[in-house]
Amino acid sequence: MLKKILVANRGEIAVRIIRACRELGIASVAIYSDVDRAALHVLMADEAFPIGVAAAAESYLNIDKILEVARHCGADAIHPGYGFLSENAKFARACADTRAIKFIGPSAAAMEIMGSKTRARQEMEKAGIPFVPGTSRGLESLQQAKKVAAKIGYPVMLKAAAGGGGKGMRLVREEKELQSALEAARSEALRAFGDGEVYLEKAILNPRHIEMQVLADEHGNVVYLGERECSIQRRHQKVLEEAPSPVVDPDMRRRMGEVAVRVARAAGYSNAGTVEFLVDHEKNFYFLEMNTRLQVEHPVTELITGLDLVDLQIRIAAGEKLPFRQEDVLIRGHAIECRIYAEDPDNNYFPSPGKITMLQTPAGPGVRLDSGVYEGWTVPIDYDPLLAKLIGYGEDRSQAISRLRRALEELFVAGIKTNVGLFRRILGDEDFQAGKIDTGYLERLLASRPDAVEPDRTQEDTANIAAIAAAAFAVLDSKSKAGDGTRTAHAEAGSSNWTKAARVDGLM
Ligand code: MV4
Repeated sequence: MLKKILVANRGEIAVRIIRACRELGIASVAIYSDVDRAALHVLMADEAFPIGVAAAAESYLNIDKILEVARHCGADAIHPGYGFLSENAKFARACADTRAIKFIGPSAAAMEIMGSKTRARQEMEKAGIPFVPGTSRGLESLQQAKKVAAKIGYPVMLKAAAGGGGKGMRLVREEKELQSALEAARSEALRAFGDGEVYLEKAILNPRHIEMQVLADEHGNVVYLGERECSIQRRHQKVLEEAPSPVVDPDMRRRMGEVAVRVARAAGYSNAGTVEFLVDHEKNFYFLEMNTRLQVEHPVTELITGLDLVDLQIRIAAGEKLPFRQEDVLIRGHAIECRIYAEDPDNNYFPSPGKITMLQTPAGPGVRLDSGVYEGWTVPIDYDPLLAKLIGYGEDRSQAISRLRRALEELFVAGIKTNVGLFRRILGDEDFQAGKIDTGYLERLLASRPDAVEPDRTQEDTANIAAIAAAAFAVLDSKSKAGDGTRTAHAEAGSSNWTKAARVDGLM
Protein backbone atom coordinates (compact mmCIF):
# COMPACT_ATOMS: atom_id res chain seq x y z
CA MET A 1 0.00 0.00 0.00
CA LEU A 2 1.04 3.64 -0.43
CA LYS A 3 2.57 5.22 2.68
CA LYS A 4 2.47 8.97 2.15
CA ILE A 5 0.37 11.02 -0.28
CA LEU A 6 1.07 14.61 -1.22
CA VAL A 7 -2.21 16.42 -1.92
CA ALA A 8 -1.54 18.86 -4.76
CA ASN A 9 -4.64 20.95 -4.20
CA ARG A 10 -6.47 23.14 -1.68
CA GLY A 11 -9.96 23.73 -0.30
CA GLU A 12 -12.66 21.13 0.13
CA ILE A 13 -11.16 18.59 -2.28
CA ALA A 14 -7.82 18.60 -0.43
CA VAL A 15 -9.74 17.99 2.80
CA ARG A 16 -11.70 15.18 1.12
CA ILE A 17 -8.46 13.46 0.03
CA ILE A 18 -6.84 13.91 3.46
CA ARG A 19 -9.88 12.21 5.03
CA ALA A 20 -9.46 9.19 2.76
CA CYS A 21 -5.75 9.01 3.61
CA ARG A 22 -6.53 9.09 7.32
CA GLU A 23 -8.99 6.21 7.00
CA LEU A 24 -6.44 4.16 5.06
CA GLY A 25 -3.63 4.85 7.54
CA ILE A 26 -1.70 6.77 4.87
CA ALA A 27 0.19 9.92 5.88
CA SER A 28 -1.03 13.09 4.14
CA VAL A 29 1.04 16.07 3.07
CA ALA A 30 -0.51 19.45 2.30
CA ILE A 31 1.03 22.16 0.18
CA TYR A 32 -0.03 25.78 0.52
CA SER A 33 0.48 29.19 -0.99
CA ASP A 34 1.16 32.29 1.13
CA VAL A 35 -2.53 33.20 1.49
CA ASP A 36 -3.43 29.62 2.46
CA ARG A 37 -1.10 29.14 5.38
CA ALA A 38 -4.05 28.84 7.79
CA ALA A 39 -6.36 27.01 5.37
CA LEU A 40 -8.37 24.02 6.57
CA HIS A 41 -6.46 21.52 4.44
CA VAL A 42 -3.20 22.70 6.03
CA LEU A 43 -4.62 22.27 9.53
CA MET A 44 -5.89 18.78 8.73
CA ALA A 45 -2.90 17.23 6.98
CA ASP A 46 -0.14 15.39 8.83
CA GLU A 47 2.52 17.64 7.29
CA ALA A 48 2.36 20.88 5.32
CA PHE A 49 4.83 22.76 3.14
CA PRO A 50 4.73 26.27 1.68
CA ILE A 51 5.16 26.36 -2.09
CA GLY A 52 4.98 30.01 -3.09
CA VAL A 53 2.96 33.15 -3.54
CA ALA A 54 -0.79 33.26 -4.06
CA ALA A 55 -0.72 33.25 -7.88
CA ALA A 56 -1.52 29.65 -8.84
CA ALA A 57 1.14 29.62 -11.57
CA GLU A 58 3.74 30.10 -8.81
CA SER A 59 2.21 27.63 -6.35
CA TYR A 60 -0.52 25.05 -7.04
CA LEU A 61 0.50 24.86 -10.73
CA ASN A 62 4.23 24.81 -10.11
CA ILE A 63 5.24 21.29 -11.21
CA ASP A 64 8.93 21.53 -10.26
CA LYS A 65 8.21 22.94 -6.83
CA ILE A 66 5.55 20.35 -6.04
CA LEU A 67 7.82 17.48 -7.10
CA GLU A 68 10.62 18.96 -5.01
CA VAL A 69 8.36 18.94 -1.92
CA ALA A 70 7.22 15.38 -2.71
CA ARG A 71 10.85 14.18 -2.90
CA HIS A 72 11.83 16.15 0.20
CA CYS A 73 9.06 14.69 2.39
CA GLY A 74 9.31 11.17 0.97
CA ALA A 75 5.81 11.01 -0.55
CA ASP A 76 5.23 7.93 -2.70
CA ALA A 77 2.18 9.35 -4.47
CA ILE A 78 0.48 12.60 -5.45
CA HIS A 79 -3.26 13.15 -5.62
CA PRO A 80 -4.03 16.15 -7.86
CA GLY A 81 -7.71 16.64 -6.91
CA TYR A 82 -9.63 18.54 -9.60
CA GLY A 83 -8.61 21.69 -11.48
CA PHE A 84 -4.99 22.87 -11.17
CA LEU A 85 -2.68 20.05 -12.42
CA SER A 86 -5.29 17.29 -12.42
CA GLU A 87 -5.57 17.00 -16.21
CA ASN A 88 -2.04 18.04 -17.05
CA ALA A 89 -0.38 15.17 -18.96
CA LYS A 90 3.06 16.76 -18.49
CA PHE A 91 2.61 16.59 -14.72
CA ALA A 92 1.44 12.96 -14.85
CA ARG A 93 4.47 12.13 -17.01
CA ALA A 94 6.86 14.02 -14.72
CA CYS A 95 5.56 11.99 -11.78
CA ALA A 96 5.91 8.70 -13.71
CA ASP A 97 9.45 9.67 -14.74
CA THR A 98 10.54 9.89 -11.09
CA ARG A 99 9.76 6.14 -10.77
CA ALA A 100 9.17 6.83 -7.08
CA ILE A 101 6.08 9.03 -7.11
CA LYS A 102 2.79 7.60 -8.35
CA PHE A 103 0.31 10.01 -9.95
CA ILE A 104 -3.14 9.07 -8.63
CA GLY A 105 -5.03 9.17 -11.90
CA PRO A 106 -4.80 7.83 -15.45
CA SER A 107 -1.63 7.55 -17.53
CA ALA A 108 -0.28 10.63 -19.33
CA ALA A 109 -1.08 8.86 -22.62
CA ALA A 110 -4.78 8.48 -21.75
CA MET A 111 -4.90 12.12 -20.63
CA GLU A 112 -3.38 13.22 -23.94
CA ILE A 113 -6.00 11.38 -25.99
CA MET A 114 -8.84 13.09 -24.10
CA GLY A 115 -7.06 16.45 -23.97
CA SER A 116 -7.57 16.97 -27.68
CA LYS A 117 -11.24 16.81 -28.69
CA THR A 118 -10.39 15.91 -32.29
CA ARG A 119 -7.98 13.18 -31.19
CA ALA A 120 -10.63 11.81 -28.80
CA ARG A 121 -13.22 11.84 -31.61
CA GLN A 122 -10.83 9.94 -33.91
CA GLU A 123 -10.24 7.27 -31.27
CA MET A 124 -13.98 7.02 -30.49
CA GLU A 125 -14.82 6.77 -34.18
CA LYS A 126 -12.42 3.80 -34.45
CA ALA A 127 -14.07 2.22 -31.41
CA GLY A 128 -17.58 2.72 -32.80
CA ILE A 129 -18.72 5.04 -30.01
CA PRO A 130 -21.81 7.18 -30.79
CA PHE A 131 -20.66 10.80 -30.79
CA VAL A 132 -22.20 14.03 -32.00
CA PRO A 133 -22.12 14.02 -35.84
CA GLY A 134 -19.39 16.25 -37.28
CA THR A 135 -15.71 16.31 -38.18
CA SER A 136 -12.95 14.49 -36.33
CA ARG A 137 -10.17 16.62 -37.81
CA GLY A 138 -9.44 20.32 -37.66
CA LEU A 139 -11.13 22.46 -40.32
CA GLU A 140 -8.80 23.51 -43.11
CA SER A 141 -10.78 26.22 -44.87
CA LEU A 142 -14.06 28.10 -44.94
CA GLN A 143 -14.84 26.19 -48.12
CA GLN A 144 -14.49 22.86 -46.34
CA ALA A 145 -16.45 24.11 -43.30
CA LYS A 146 -19.33 25.13 -45.56
CA LYS A 147 -19.37 21.75 -47.24
CA VAL A 148 -19.40 19.80 -43.96
CA ALA A 149 -21.96 22.09 -42.32
CA ALA A 150 -24.31 21.74 -45.28
CA LYS A 151 -23.97 17.97 -45.04
CA ILE A 152 -24.68 17.66 -41.30
CA GLY A 153 -27.31 20.41 -41.41
CA TYR A 154 -27.66 23.69 -39.50
CA PRO A 155 -27.48 24.69 -36.71
CA VAL A 156 -23.87 23.61 -36.19
CA MET A 157 -21.38 24.15 -33.39
CA LEU A 158 -17.80 25.28 -33.95
CA LYS A 159 -15.50 24.02 -31.22
CA ALA A 160 -11.85 24.36 -30.26
CA ALA A 161 -9.95 21.04 -30.36
CA ALA A 162 -8.01 22.09 -27.28
CA GLY A 163 -11.17 23.42 -25.65
CA GLY A 164 -13.62 22.27 -23.07
CA GLY A 165 -15.84 24.27 -20.83
CA GLY A 166 -17.28 26.26 -23.71
CA LYS A 167 -14.22 28.35 -24.67
CA GLY A 168 -13.80 28.85 -28.39
CA MET A 169 -17.32 27.50 -28.95
CA ARG A 170 -19.70 29.16 -31.46
CA LEU A 171 -23.24 28.31 -32.46
CA VAL A 172 -23.80 28.84 -36.17
CA ARG A 173 -27.46 28.99 -37.26
CA GLU A 174 -26.98 29.48 -41.01
CA GLU A 175 -24.28 29.49 -43.67
CA LYS A 176 -23.91 33.26 -43.87
CA GLU A 177 -22.76 33.35 -40.21
CA LEU A 178 -20.10 30.70 -40.76
CA GLN A 179 -17.18 32.84 -41.92
CA SER A 180 -17.17 35.32 -39.02
CA ALA A 181 -17.90 32.54 -36.48
CA LEU A 182 -15.00 30.48 -37.81
CA GLU A 183 -12.62 33.44 -37.55
CA ALA A 184 -13.84 34.30 -34.04
CA ALA A 185 -13.62 30.69 -32.79
CA ARG A 186 -10.14 30.31 -34.24
CA SER A 187 -8.72 33.44 -32.66
CA GLU A 188 -10.42 32.75 -29.31
CA ALA A 189 -8.96 29.21 -29.30
CA LEU A 190 -5.54 30.52 -30.24
CA ARG A 191 -5.63 33.09 -27.46
CA ALA A 192 -7.00 30.73 -24.82
CA PHE A 193 -5.08 27.54 -25.64
CA GLY A 194 -2.27 28.58 -27.97
CA ASP A 195 -3.87 26.26 -30.53
CA GLY A 196 -6.28 27.49 -33.20
CA GLU A 197 -7.54 24.07 -34.30
CA VAL A 198 -11.33 24.19 -34.70
CA TYR A 199 -13.83 21.48 -35.74
CA LEU A 200 -17.54 21.19 -36.43
CA GLU A 201 -20.39 19.34 -34.73
CA LYS A 202 -24.11 19.24 -35.27
CA ALA A 203 -25.66 21.52 -32.63
CA ILE A 204 -28.01 19.88 -30.18
CA LEU A 205 -30.36 22.55 -28.89
CA ASN A 206 -31.07 22.75 -25.15
CA PRO A 207 -29.52 19.36 -24.43
CA ARG A 208 -29.23 17.73 -21.07
CA HIS A 209 -25.73 17.22 -19.75
CA ILE A 210 -25.48 13.77 -18.24
CA GLU A 211 -22.19 12.14 -17.31
CA MET A 212 -21.25 8.59 -16.42
CA GLN A 213 -18.74 7.76 -13.67
CA VAL A 214 -16.28 5.02 -14.55
CA LEU A 215 -13.62 3.28 -12.54
CA ALA A 216 -10.81 1.24 -14.07
CA ASP A 217 -8.02 -0.64 -12.35
CA GLU A 218 -4.57 -1.29 -13.83
CA HIS A 219 -5.46 -4.91 -14.63
CA GLY A 220 -8.05 -4.29 -17.35
CA ASN A 221 -11.19 -4.22 -15.19
CA VAL A 222 -13.59 -1.33 -15.92
CA VAL A 223 -16.97 -0.62 -14.33
CA TYR A 224 -19.54 2.18 -14.52
CA LEU A 225 -21.10 3.60 -11.37
CA GLY A 226 -24.19 5.31 -12.75
CA GLU A 227 -24.84 8.75 -14.13
CA ARG A 228 -25.01 12.28 -12.77
CA GLU A 229 -27.41 14.87 -14.11
CA CYS A 230 -25.43 18.10 -14.45
CA SER A 231 -27.75 20.23 -16.58
CA ILE A 232 -28.16 22.95 -13.96
CA GLN A 233 -25.25 25.20 -14.78
CA ARG A 234 -24.60 28.79 -15.68
CA ARG A 235 -21.94 30.00 -18.10
CA HIS A 236 -20.42 26.50 -18.17
CA GLN A 237 -20.17 26.44 -14.36
CA LYS A 238 -22.11 23.63 -12.73
CA VAL A 239 -24.30 24.79 -9.86
CA LEU A 240 -26.31 21.75 -8.77
CA GLU A 241 -25.86 18.08 -9.69
CA GLU A 242 -27.83 14.98 -8.87
CA ALA A 243 -27.70 11.23 -9.17
CA PRO A 244 -29.43 9.40 -10.65
CA SER A 245 -30.77 11.58 -13.49
CA PRO A 246 -34.55 11.98 -13.40
CA VAL A 247 -34.70 10.95 -17.10
CA VAL A 248 -32.46 7.90 -17.12
CA ASP A 249 -34.17 4.53 -16.64
CA PRO A 250 -32.31 1.27 -15.92
CA ASP A 251 -32.13 0.33 -19.61
CA MET A 252 -30.73 3.71 -20.67
CA ARG A 253 -28.30 3.59 -17.73
CA ARG A 254 -26.99 0.23 -18.87
CA ARG A 255 -26.59 1.41 -22.47
CA MET A 256 -24.83 4.62 -21.45
CA GLY A 257 -22.71 2.76 -18.92
CA GLU A 258 -21.59 0.20 -21.48
CA VAL A 259 -20.64 2.98 -23.93
CA ALA A 260 -18.70 4.75 -21.14
CA VAL A 261 -16.79 1.55 -20.38
CA ARG A 262 -15.93 1.18 -24.08
CA VAL A 263 -14.71 4.80 -24.14
CA ALA A 264 -12.45 4.11 -21.15
CA ARG A 265 -11.11 0.92 -22.74
CA ALA A 266 -10.47 2.66 -26.07
CA ALA A 267 -8.33 5.23 -24.26
CA GLY A 268 -6.42 2.66 -22.18
CA TYR A 269 -7.87 4.38 -19.14
CA SER A 270 -7.22 3.60 -15.49
CA ASN A 271 -8.45 5.12 -12.21
CA ALA A 272 -11.59 7.30 -11.83
CA GLY A 273 -12.93 9.09 -14.89
CA THR A 274 -16.10 10.65 -16.22
CA VAL A 275 -17.61 10.26 -19.65
CA GLU A 276 -19.78 13.23 -20.61
CA PHE A 277 -22.81 12.88 -22.83
CA LEU A 278 -25.19 15.32 -24.45
CA VAL A 279 -28.75 14.00 -24.34
CA ASP A 280 -31.39 15.37 -26.73
CA HIS A 281 -35.12 15.66 -26.16
CA GLU A 282 -35.69 12.16 -27.57
CA LYS A 283 -33.19 10.83 -25.00
CA ASN A 284 -30.59 10.02 -27.67
CA PHE A 285 -27.19 10.31 -26.07
CA TYR A 286 -23.89 11.29 -27.68
CA PHE A 287 -20.33 11.09 -26.37
CA LEU A 288 -19.02 14.62 -25.77
CA GLU A 289 -15.73 14.36 -23.89
CA MET A 290 -14.04 12.49 -21.07
CA ASN A 291 -12.81 14.16 -17.90
CA THR A 292 -9.70 12.42 -16.70
CA ARG A 293 -9.99 13.38 -13.04
CA LEU A 294 -12.05 13.02 -9.89
CA GLN A 295 -14.90 15.50 -10.29
CA VAL A 296 -16.33 18.11 -7.92
CA GLU A 297 -19.68 16.30 -7.96
CA HIS A 298 -18.33 12.82 -7.12
CA PRO A 299 -20.16 12.71 -3.72
CA VAL A 300 -23.60 12.18 -5.30
CA THR A 301 -22.28 9.00 -6.93
CA GLU A 302 -20.74 7.92 -3.63
CA LEU A 303 -24.05 8.33 -1.83
CA ILE A 304 -26.14 6.32 -4.31
CA THR A 305 -23.56 3.52 -4.68
CA GLY A 306 -22.19 3.38 -1.13
CA LEU A 307 -18.65 3.50 -2.56
CA ASP A 308 -15.75 5.72 -1.52
CA LEU A 309 -14.27 6.96 -4.80
CA VAL A 310 -11.14 8.49 -3.31
CA ASP A 311 -10.38 5.35 -1.32
CA LEU A 312 -10.79 3.36 -4.56
CA GLN A 313 -8.60 5.78 -6.51
CA ILE A 314 -5.83 5.27 -3.99
CA ARG A 315 -6.20 1.48 -4.00
CA ILE A 316 -6.13 1.43 -7.81
CA ALA A 317 -3.00 3.59 -7.86
CA ALA A 318 -1.41 1.19 -5.38
CA GLY A 319 -1.96 -1.60 -7.92
CA GLU A 320 -4.97 -3.28 -6.32
CA LYS A 321 -7.69 -4.88 -8.43
CA LEU A 322 -11.23 -3.49 -8.32
CA PRO A 323 -12.79 -5.21 -5.28
CA PHE A 324 -16.19 -5.72 -7.01
CA ARG A 325 -17.69 -6.46 -10.42
CA GLN A 326 -20.28 -4.57 -12.47
CA GLU A 327 -23.11 -6.77 -11.21
CA ASP A 328 -22.19 -5.89 -7.62
CA VAL A 329 -22.80 -2.17 -8.22
CA LEU A 330 -26.26 -1.32 -6.90
CA ILE A 331 -27.86 2.08 -7.07
CA ARG A 332 -30.03 3.02 -4.15
CA GLY A 333 -31.74 6.31 -3.32
CA HIS A 334 -31.14 9.77 -4.67
CA ALA A 335 -28.54 12.46 -3.95
CA ILE A 336 -28.41 16.16 -4.85
CA GLU A 337 -25.40 18.45 -4.45
CA CYS A 338 -25.38 22.24 -4.09
CA ARG A 339 -22.11 24.04 -4.80
CA ILE A 340 -21.92 26.76 -2.15
CA TYR A 341 -19.88 29.63 -3.57
CA ALA A 342 -18.69 32.91 -2.08
CA GLU A 343 -20.58 34.90 -4.71
CA ASP A 344 -22.75 38.00 -4.68
CA PRO A 345 -26.23 37.25 -6.08
CA ASP A 346 -26.88 41.00 -6.35
CA ASN A 347 -23.77 41.49 -8.47
CA ASN A 348 -24.29 38.86 -11.16
CA TYR A 349 -22.84 36.11 -8.93
CA PHE A 350 -19.43 37.74 -9.00
CA PRO A 351 -16.88 36.23 -6.57
CA SER A 352 -17.28 37.75 -3.10
CA PRO A 353 -14.44 36.62 -0.86
CA GLY A 354 -13.72 37.84 2.65
CA LYS A 355 -13.81 36.76 6.27
CA ILE A 356 -16.37 34.23 7.46
CA THR A 357 -17.44 35.79 10.76
CA MET A 358 -20.01 33.18 11.66
CA LEU A 359 -20.67 29.69 10.34
CA GLN A 360 -23.43 27.32 11.38
CA THR A 361 -23.29 24.03 9.51
CA PRO A 362 -26.18 21.65 8.89
CA ALA A 363 -26.19 17.99 9.86
CA GLY A 364 -28.75 15.28 10.54
CA PRO A 365 -30.24 12.45 8.46
CA GLY A 366 -29.21 12.35 4.81
CA VAL A 367 -26.95 15.40 4.95
CA ARG A 368 -23.29 15.53 3.88
CA LEU A 369 -21.17 18.65 3.91
CA ASP A 370 -17.78 18.63 2.16
CA SER A 371 -16.34 21.93 3.27
CA GLY A 372 -12.97 23.62 2.92
CA VAL A 373 -13.64 26.52 5.28
CA TYR A 374 -14.20 27.33 8.96
CA GLU A 375 -15.50 30.19 11.09
CA GLY A 376 -12.82 32.88 11.19
CA TRP A 377 -11.23 31.85 7.87
CA THR A 378 -10.73 34.55 5.26
CA VAL A 379 -11.64 33.26 1.79
CA PRO A 380 -8.86 34.51 -0.52
CA ILE A 381 -9.72 36.12 -3.84
CA ASP A 382 -7.00 34.23 -5.66
CA TYR A 383 -8.82 30.95 -6.38
CA ASP A 384 -12.15 29.42 -7.27
CA PRO A 385 -14.61 30.69 -4.61
CA LEU A 386 -16.15 27.26 -3.83
CA LEU A 387 -16.64 27.13 -0.06
CA ALA A 388 -18.34 23.80 0.38
CA LYS A 389 -20.65 21.28 -1.19
CA LEU A 390 -23.89 20.51 0.59
CA ILE A 391 -25.34 17.16 -0.42
CA GLY A 392 -28.75 15.79 0.43
CA TYR A 393 -29.52 12.07 0.26
CA GLY A 394 -32.83 10.24 0.52
CA GLU A 395 -34.59 7.05 -0.45
CA ASP A 396 -36.06 8.93 -3.41
CA ARG A 397 -35.69 12.30 -5.14
CA SER A 398 -38.45 13.92 -3.14
CA GLN A 399 -36.86 12.98 0.20
CA ALA A 400 -33.46 14.18 -1.02
CA ILE A 401 -35.05 17.55 -1.91
CA SER A 402 -36.81 17.86 1.47
CA ARG A 403 -33.66 17.08 3.39
CA LEU A 404 -31.57 19.47 1.32
CA ARG A 405 -34.11 22.28 1.80
CA ARG A 406 -34.09 21.62 5.54
CA ALA A 407 -30.26 21.57 5.59
CA LEU A 408 -30.13 24.86 3.66
CA GLU A 409 -32.29 26.41 6.38
CA GLU A 410 -29.86 25.20 9.04
CA LEU A 411 -26.86 26.61 7.16
CA PHE A 412 -25.86 30.10 8.20
CA VAL A 413 -22.86 31.97 6.80
CA ALA A 414 -22.07 35.53 7.89
CA GLY A 415 -19.39 37.96 6.76
CA ILE A 416 -19.45 37.05 3.07
CA LYS A 417 -22.13 36.79 0.41
CA THR A 418 -23.05 33.36 -0.89
CA ASN A 419 -25.28 31.78 -3.52
CA VAL A 420 -27.31 29.87 -0.89
CA GLY A 421 -30.50 31.77 -1.79
CA LEU A 422 -30.26 30.45 -5.35
CA PHE A 423 -30.58 26.87 -4.08
CA ARG A 424 -33.69 27.74 -2.07
CA ARG A 425 -35.13 29.03 -5.29
CA ILE A 426 -34.15 26.06 -7.47
CA LEU A 427 -35.26 23.44 -4.94
CA GLY A 428 -38.60 25.20 -4.53
CA ASP A 429 -39.19 25.51 -8.27
CA GLU A 430 -42.01 23.48 -9.82
CA ASP A 431 -40.05 22.53 -12.97
CA PHE A 432 -37.05 21.41 -10.94
CA GLN A 433 -39.26 19.34 -8.68
CA ALA A 434 -40.78 17.72 -11.78
CA GLY A 435 -37.29 17.00 -13.14
CA LYS A 436 -37.93 19.27 -16.15
CA ILE A 437 -34.39 20.59 -16.55
CA ASP A 438 -31.92 21.09 -19.39
CA THR A 439 -28.81 23.21 -19.90
CA GLY A 440 -31.00 26.28 -20.48
CA TYR A 441 -32.98 25.82 -17.23
CA LEU A 442 -31.01 28.09 -14.91
CA GLU A 443 -30.78 31.04 -17.32
CA ARG A 444 -34.54 30.77 -17.84
CA LEU A 445 -35.16 30.64 -14.08
CA LEU A 446 -33.00 33.70 -13.44
CA ALA A 447 -34.59 35.60 -16.31
CA SER A 448 -38.17 34.71 -15.36
CA ARG A 449 -38.36 36.76 -12.16
CA PRO A 450 -34.99 38.50 -11.97
CA ASP A 451 -35.65 40.23 -8.65
CA ALA A 452 -37.89 37.65 -7.06
CA VAL A 453 -35.86 36.31 -4.20
CA GLU A 454 -37.00 33.48 -1.97
CA PRO A 455 -38.30 34.84 1.33
CA ASP A 456 -35.34 35.02 3.66
CA ARG A 457 -37.33 34.46 6.81
CA THR A 458 -35.79 31.09 7.43
CA GLN A 459 -32.33 32.58 7.05
CA GLU A 460 -33.29 35.29 9.54
CA ASP A 461 -34.47 32.60 11.97
CA THR A 462 -31.20 30.74 11.54
CA ALA A 463 -29.30 33.96 12.20
CA ASN A 464 -31.22 34.38 15.43
CA ILE A 465 -30.53 30.82 16.47
CA ALA A 466 -26.82 31.31 15.69
CA ALA A 467 -26.70 34.54 17.68
CA ILE A 468 -28.58 33.03 20.58
CA ALA A 469 -26.29 30.00 20.64
CA ALA A 470 -23.17 32.18 20.55
CA ALA A 471 -24.53 34.39 23.31
CA ALA A 472 -25.60 31.45 25.47
CA PHE A 473 -22.20 29.87 25.04
CA ALA A 474 -20.42 33.10 25.94
CA VAL A 475 -22.44 33.52 29.11
CA LEU A 476 -21.93 29.92 30.24
CA ASP A 477 -18.26 30.16 29.36
CA SER A 478 -17.75 33.36 31.34
CA LYS A 479 -19.70 31.98 34.35
CA SER A 480 -17.56 28.87 34.57
CA LYS A 481 -14.22 30.54 33.86
CA ALA A 482 -14.34 34.02 35.33
CA GLY A 483 -17.09 33.68 37.87
CA ASP A 484 -17.47 37.47 37.81
CA GLY A 485 -19.50 37.66 34.60
CA THR A 486 -16.58 39.08 32.60
CA ARG A 487 -17.43 38.89 28.93
CA THR A 488 -15.20 36.67 26.85
CA ALA A 489 -14.12 37.09 23.25
CA HIS A 490 -17.25 35.25 22.09
CA ALA A 491 -19.45 37.81 23.77
CA GLU A 492 -17.86 40.61 21.80
CA ALA A 493 -18.96 39.20 18.46
CA GLY A 494 -21.65 41.85 18.09
CA SER A 495 -23.88 43.74 20.46
CA SER A 496 -26.89 43.25 18.19
CA ASN A 497 -26.54 39.56 18.79
CA TRP A 498 -26.84 40.29 22.50
CA THR A 499 -30.00 42.23 21.90
CA LYS A 500 -31.45 39.26 20.07
CA ALA A 501 -30.27 36.93 22.78
CA ALA A 502 -31.68 38.95 25.66
CA ARG A 503 -35.04 37.23 25.36
CA VAL A 504 -33.57 33.84 26.16
CA ASP A 505 -31.73 35.04 29.25
CA GLY A 506 -34.23 33.03 31.24
CA LEU A 507 -32.52 29.90 29.99
CA MET A 508 -29.31 30.60 31.84
C1 MV4 B 1 -22.53 21.23 -27.47
C2 MV4 B 1 -23.84 21.73 -27.30
C3 MV4 B 1 -24.73 21.49 -28.31
N1 MV4 B 1 -24.36 20.81 -29.41
N2 MV4 B 1 -22.21 20.55 -28.58
C4 MV4 B 1 -20.58 23.36 -23.68
C5 MV4 B 1 -19.32 23.06 -22.97
C6 MV4 B 1 -18.62 22.03 -23.78
N3 MV4 B 1 -17.91 21.11 -22.97
C7 MV4 B 1 -19.69 21.40 -24.59
N4 MV4 B 1 -20.82 22.28 -24.58
C8 MV4 B 1 -21.85 22.11 -25.43
N5 MV4 B 1 -21.59 21.42 -26.54
C9 MV4 B 1 -23.11 20.36 -29.52
N6 MV4 B 1 -22.74 19.70 -30.62
C10 MV4 B 1 -24.14 22.41 -26.13
C11 MV4 B 1 -23.15 22.62 -25.20
C12 MV4 B 1 -23.56 23.33 -24.02
C13 MV4 B 1 -23.49 22.74 -22.76
C14 MV4 B 1 -23.01 21.45 -22.57
C15 MV4 B 1 -22.95 20.89 -21.33
C16 MV4 B 1 -23.39 21.61 -20.24
C17 MV4 B 1 -23.85 22.87 -20.38
C18 MV4 B 1 -23.90 23.46 -21.64
C19 MV4 B 1 -24.40 24.75 -21.79
C20 MV4 B 1 -24.44 25.33 -23.02
C21 MV4 B 1 -23.99 24.62 -24.14
